[in-house]
Amino acid sequence: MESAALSRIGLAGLAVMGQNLALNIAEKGFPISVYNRTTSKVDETVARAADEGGLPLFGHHSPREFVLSLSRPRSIIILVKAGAPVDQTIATLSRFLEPGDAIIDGGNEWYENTERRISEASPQGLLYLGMGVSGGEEGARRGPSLMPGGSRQAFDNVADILSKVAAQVDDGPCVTYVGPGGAGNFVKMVHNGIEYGDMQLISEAYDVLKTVGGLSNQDLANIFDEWNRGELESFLIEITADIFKVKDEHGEGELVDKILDKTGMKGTGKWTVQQAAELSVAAPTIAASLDCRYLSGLKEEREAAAGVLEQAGISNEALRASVGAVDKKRLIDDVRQALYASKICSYAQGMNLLRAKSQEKGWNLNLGELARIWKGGCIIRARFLDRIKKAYERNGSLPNLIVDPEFAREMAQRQGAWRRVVGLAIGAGISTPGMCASLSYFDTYRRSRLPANLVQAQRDLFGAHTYERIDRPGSFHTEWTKLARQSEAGVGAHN
Ligand code: 2AM
Repeated sequence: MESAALSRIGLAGLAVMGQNLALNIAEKGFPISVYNRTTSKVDETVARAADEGGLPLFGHHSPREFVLSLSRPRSIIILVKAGAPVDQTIATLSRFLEPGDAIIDGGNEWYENTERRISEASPQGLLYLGMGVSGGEEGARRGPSLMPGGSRQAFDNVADILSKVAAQVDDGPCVTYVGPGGAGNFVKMVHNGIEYGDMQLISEAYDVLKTVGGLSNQDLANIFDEWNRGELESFLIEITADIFKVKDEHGEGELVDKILDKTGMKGTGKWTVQQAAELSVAAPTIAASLDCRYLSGLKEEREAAAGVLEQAGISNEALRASVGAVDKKRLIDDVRQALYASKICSYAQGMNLLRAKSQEKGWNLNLGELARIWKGGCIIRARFLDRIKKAYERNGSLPNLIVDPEFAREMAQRQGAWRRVVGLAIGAGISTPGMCASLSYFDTYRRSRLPANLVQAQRDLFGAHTYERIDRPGSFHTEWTKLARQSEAGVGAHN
């Protein structure tokens, strides 16, 4: 019997993301073979492809048949849990692979694991890509943002497929060859860190509007819908508006009010903050969003603390009352501006983290291009990413987004509103760690002189760490304590 035509690409790992990405690829006209350890998911995927009008998708229960069903050089996307499952899946498949074939890991993998696997694959002549995939289930099916890094050849082998499968925006498909090594995974990690920041900032805007402004869920839905038609237009703002509209099927009011205030996480936000610390890059907004998730997890402790501190005389009502009545319309407008300005600072941190890593690793990341591929498909997709792209196009060595002339002008226009919102929140006892972190980042970065002189003096006093001077070159050490005593004595002598 003649063998069937070979598939252009393979996909192993058929949880929801994998199924959806496979269907997306098939729908774009690329014959695809699929495989999963548990074979029922293979059959499920084949049935879905049939349901969707007979997409060119072919299921295999045996890893050997799966690999041999692919045209050479073979390209196989793996979408299984990050870590050991990826190694196990590679081991299962690579026995049947040949030199020039490529493995593409689409999971949220730690970038160093990808770099290890690149080295492990190379003696067998196998190519390797670590590809960030963002957009959730819907994105995988309709068009995700793809961040592939690793072997350039492996990318070139599937560039036509990835370009069709990715989300499409006005300036092209949301995919680019990110860079060598683990660059794709690293960029996806920072994307997720930025996503943490965005979600935190939105939750703070919600808290201020609800707690200080007294807005109802209906009001909030309307406001977020309105914001989504302006400069804040983005996936996260859009879904937030929808969330406020959903009624609770088990009781009165809206579902959002019934959700336990404890945030889950899977680790990419923590990695982002760890990397920021490793690289000595300030990422306070992203760190604040991570810290807030940790604090949210202490639900029982927080409830107990609320009781203890209420007993001690700190009351939410009194704090709220202390800021008096607010002009709702003004508050809403101020919060929108505070959110936007805070977001710029958060993205500035993420971008600078990417640049620092790029320099350390020699990845040659193109920050403008990364902003472009985030314009569609992914969770942080937003209108303003186009502005970020343009800022880096204007000046590739821009040290910080804040000092791009256009962003600088926007910050100047919004800083009044931003300071009012943060000030009001602090007065009312509403924590806004993300907005505060962004504002502090801004105020620290824009001040040419900081109180770091005093810290240097302290370090020199107790540890002889030396200091530099503003008016002459060199490194100096002073006998601070001795001189202080002498001058004390001197001061005393004049009395
Ligand atoms: P399964 O259906 O056989 O469990 C998400 O869990 C995806 O990762 C699923 O497709 C799952 O396959 C796969 N997966 C998890 N651990 C795996 C492993 N050790 N080897 C192969 N696939 C694995």
